[in-house]
Amino acid sequence: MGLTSLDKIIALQRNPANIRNLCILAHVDHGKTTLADCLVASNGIISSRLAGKLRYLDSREDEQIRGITMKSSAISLHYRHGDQEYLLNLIDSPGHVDFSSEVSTAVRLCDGAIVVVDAVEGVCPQTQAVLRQAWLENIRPVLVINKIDRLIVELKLTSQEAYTHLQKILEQVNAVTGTLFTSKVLEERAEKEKEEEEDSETSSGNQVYDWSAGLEEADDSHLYFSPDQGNVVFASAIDGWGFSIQQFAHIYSQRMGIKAEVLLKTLWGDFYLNAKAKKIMRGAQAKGKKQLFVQLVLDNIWSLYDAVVTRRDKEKVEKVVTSLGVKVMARDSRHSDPKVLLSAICSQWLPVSQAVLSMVCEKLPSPLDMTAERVEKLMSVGARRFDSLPEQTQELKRAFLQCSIGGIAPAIVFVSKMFAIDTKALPQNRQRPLTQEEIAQRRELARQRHADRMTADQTAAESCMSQEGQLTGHSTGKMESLTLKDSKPEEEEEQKETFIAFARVYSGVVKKGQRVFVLGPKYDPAQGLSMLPEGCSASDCVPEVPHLSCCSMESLYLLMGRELEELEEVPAGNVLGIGGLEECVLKSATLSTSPACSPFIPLNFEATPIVRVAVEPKHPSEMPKLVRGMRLLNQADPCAEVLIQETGEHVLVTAGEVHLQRCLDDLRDRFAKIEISASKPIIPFRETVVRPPKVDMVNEDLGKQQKVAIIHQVKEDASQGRLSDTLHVDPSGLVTLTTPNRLATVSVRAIPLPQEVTLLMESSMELIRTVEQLNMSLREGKSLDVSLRTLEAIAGFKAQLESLLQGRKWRNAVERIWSFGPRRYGPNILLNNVEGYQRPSVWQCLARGDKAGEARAQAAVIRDFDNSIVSGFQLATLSGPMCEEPLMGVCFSMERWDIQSSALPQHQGSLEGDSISHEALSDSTVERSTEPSQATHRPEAASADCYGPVSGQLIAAMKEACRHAFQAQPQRLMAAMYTCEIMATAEVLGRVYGVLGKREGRVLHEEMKEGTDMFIIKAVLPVAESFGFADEIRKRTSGLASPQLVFSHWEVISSDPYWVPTTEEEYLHFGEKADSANQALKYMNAVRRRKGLYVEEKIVEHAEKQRTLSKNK
Ligand SMILES: Nc1nc2c(ncn2[C@@H]2O[C@H](COP(=O)(O)OP(=O)(O)OP(=O)(O)O)[C@@H](O)[C@H]2O)c(=O)[nH]1
Ligand SMILES: [Mg+2]
Repeated sequence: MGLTSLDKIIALQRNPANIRNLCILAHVDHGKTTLADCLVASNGIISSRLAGKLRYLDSREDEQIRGITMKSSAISLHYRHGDQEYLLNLIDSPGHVDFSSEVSTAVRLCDGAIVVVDAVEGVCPQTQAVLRQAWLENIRPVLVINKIDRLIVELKLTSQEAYTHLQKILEQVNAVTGTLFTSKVLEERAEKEKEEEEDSETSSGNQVYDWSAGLEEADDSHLYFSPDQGNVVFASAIDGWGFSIQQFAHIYSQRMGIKAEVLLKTLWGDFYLNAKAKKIMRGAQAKGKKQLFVQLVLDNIWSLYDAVVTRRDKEKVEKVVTSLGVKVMARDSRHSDPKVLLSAICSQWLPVSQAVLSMVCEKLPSPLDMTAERVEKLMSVGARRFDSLPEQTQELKRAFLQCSIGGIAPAIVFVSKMFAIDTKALPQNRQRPLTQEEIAQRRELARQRHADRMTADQTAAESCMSQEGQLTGHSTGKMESLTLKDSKPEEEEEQKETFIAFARVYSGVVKKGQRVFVLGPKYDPAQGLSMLPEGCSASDCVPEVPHLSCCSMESLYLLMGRELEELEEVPAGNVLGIGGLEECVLKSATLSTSPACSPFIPLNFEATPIVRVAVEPKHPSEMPKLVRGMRLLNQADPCAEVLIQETGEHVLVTAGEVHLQRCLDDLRDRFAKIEISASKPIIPFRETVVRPPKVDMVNEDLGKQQKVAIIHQVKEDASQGRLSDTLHVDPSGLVTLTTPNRLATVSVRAIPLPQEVTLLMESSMELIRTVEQLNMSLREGKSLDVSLRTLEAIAGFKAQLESLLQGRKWRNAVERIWSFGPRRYGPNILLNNVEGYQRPSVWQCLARGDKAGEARAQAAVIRDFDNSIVSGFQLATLSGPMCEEPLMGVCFSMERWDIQSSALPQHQGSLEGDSISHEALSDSTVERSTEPSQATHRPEAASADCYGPVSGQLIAAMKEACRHAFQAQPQRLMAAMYTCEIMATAEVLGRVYGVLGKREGRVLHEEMKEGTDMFIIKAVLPVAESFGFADEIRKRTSGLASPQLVFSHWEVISSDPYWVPTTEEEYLHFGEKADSANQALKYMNAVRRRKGLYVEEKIVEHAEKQRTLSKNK
């Protein structure tokens, strides 16, 4: 435990004002773990000599081998600042994009963050990402500019140049913060405007538009990083030094007799010292003078490095050592590596831990400073508004803000992730030295056991002799229990992983063994409160409340990096580990003793899991172990997904290659403990249609020919298919299909959506899902209290769609949207262009309040089997005809829909007429669930014929019609694309381009990083070509460039997989076979082959006899 005893930490835990929960965030390799080492060493947990080399918080073997952090881990530190003692719960997070979900889990539990930036590399993509994450979670950041030593040793900058360089880095970081701030202000401004507008509508319309964006008034000065604000530390974690301006202001105010406050304001900035006038003046740059910062701070450090590292000047070093008043041990000064001497001097002169920890204590908020805004955000899930929550729930806000630890305060805990540790590493099971008493006790026990065994043996022998065959239950039972006790638990424990919840207490005090409610993400406190008896607690037997369960916290732990310490209770404001929750918490959860508590909003993850592999055990008999192992892996990783595909494969979805590797290692060595084999990564594709091309493959203008060819193809397909007599395709691409019982006909046309619309729908996925949920509850007759913000967002989305869908073709299209798909929120649209068919639009949730009744009345005209059409559309968009991948950016326009009366339920069959159009059929339709599986329970069973229920036939018909309509258009594959930013020196630039080119990458832009000889290349790369990319780049550039891949978007592959030469020019150019490489076809066939679908390929491509190409013949 180092220098601080457990009792001390327990005492500190009770004083929230002096607790700081913070995490370290940065881009990969900017030195987070190294910095954490220095902080840990200050508590004596590791030796300060090893700080930076040990990387104590990287406790996994693969983390040490690869040199990158993969899991966030926490440690509690003690720090004395002034006359106060502080408890710092520090969380180190990974910087690699693949593990950004671990960052999200860390950020949620903290109130503040240390953002580390490499002084050479400056602001990198992940730096921006973590700043954004900190912003979104409302936690306050401080800045550490690390690796300053690289400016001296590697870049060989002068102190003056270094100053300019550091200034630039600060500007970059502040620019990111500035953008975040402006977007927020503008958003708020827009909201305010809207309200004003509503007000002014009633008053006079004679208003002058106020175009100030509100940015002028908004105070943002506290947000920015600036050394004079005290929220920036300059450091070199590896050499163990770091400082803030305060430290130097303090030193010089004593030495030069200038007031510390004056120095504080002038040490950073364009100020210089006028020695004659003994004044600090402004305008150093203009006068060509050295800035104060350069003169008083940087020059000292530069000369120290010069003396110790560059020139190794013994005398000078001694002089410096005496002038600084530090002590250097003889073995340090004699060491062959000058860095040892350097860190010995620096760590005494400017210890980095002191600089960073003082800044943390002063500048980061304590749990008591949590803002009301943050609490409201945490507690209002999804579309719900905080003030729409029940009163009791709203009262909990106070408990949050006060961090109450009084007896009556309800306990509220948030679990942000579950992590697995070896059961043997738990403090309960750890071996510790025995006391004398315990040894004596054990001896006594052993003796007794021995005696027992002896008597048992005797009685057993006796009874065997006396009553053969009859068991004397007593003694054998005892024996069994003895043997059981001896062997079994160990065996079990040996292979068991224990799950610990990584959590924080927000209110109340949690005690070991306490029972709490586990609130699922969909739990509704209003419902819970109404169903539970008043004053009900988690220890009572809980009646069935949806999304609510109970469990007990079997053990509480203090997280100390690689070790855990057991605790009896933990008060509010602390980060802790909880054991015994694995049965009821999957990845994250909200725990509370009060059923009035609402579940916290889900964590926001930056990375989308995209790399999937199928895994299987080497020996098929070990399947159950694999399944169990995958379940454990799923629980232990916040981002990995585990699923069983329709094809029956067990699939693991991860965020990237490195993450995949780690998951597979975990599965092999920890969770399943069997040999497994993983498939090649399964690459996702999307299918789409595009507008018919205007030119052919040789850039010749196309007339009608191409169209004719396509239709020809579809007709061919159709005539081969068994649906041939029920399917009709007209030349404009309209597909008409009749159900097998010939009672219903649907006509569908597929239209490509503009790219912007697809993008918009992709980015508004959550919103569409909310719309769908709202509609669902409206249909069920319930009303949901939605926040004004969500409604505005929906209205905004609708308006955007309207502005993007312009032109004759799309007239009124937005109003006519029937459904989105697949899964009801995907990027495809079903349009209702059926003449005369009125159905409630998907936007009905916008018509709220008094209009709600109207909407319901309108809903009554919904046609029967409406659901079947939607289900058919969902199925069609879920897997397309090209290679059964989901569709994207396709609009299906339903243009005709006829149902014969006999298809209708018997009791309605009396309605006259051949086809029923839009009259109200039955009010009960409205109440029906939208699930297709339930649709078969309808009273129509009677109308089912030999082809099955009508609804089922209609689903199938709709699906087929959509597929054929899709095929009637020019089809394309869409590939997932990564963006990557590669930093490389000029020498290896060419090779980087080479690798990118080989893998179909496209360079977006390239620029030179100022002040260095590095180039930054931004490129996009298809996911399909990305495997091994990072490795290849590293190899080809001898480790000088290492890219990070982040999923960015979907892109249409321009080549047509079905392309065959049709025009004369194309025949001329490509030949009859046209077997030049077709990228799209290659991808499509690979997917089809993987899925076991038919692949049209000739086994023998060139059937001609081999010829000898000699001239003589
Ligand atoms: N020159 C120099 N190198 C440093 C400094 N701090 C860290 N490093 C080196 O930078 C590399 C990465 O350090 P880590 O602490 O593992 O970086 P990290 O931010 O934890 O990396 P991830 O956890 O993988 O994101 C190591 O090789 C360190 O030795 C520093 O102040 N100066
Ligand atoms: Mg690290």
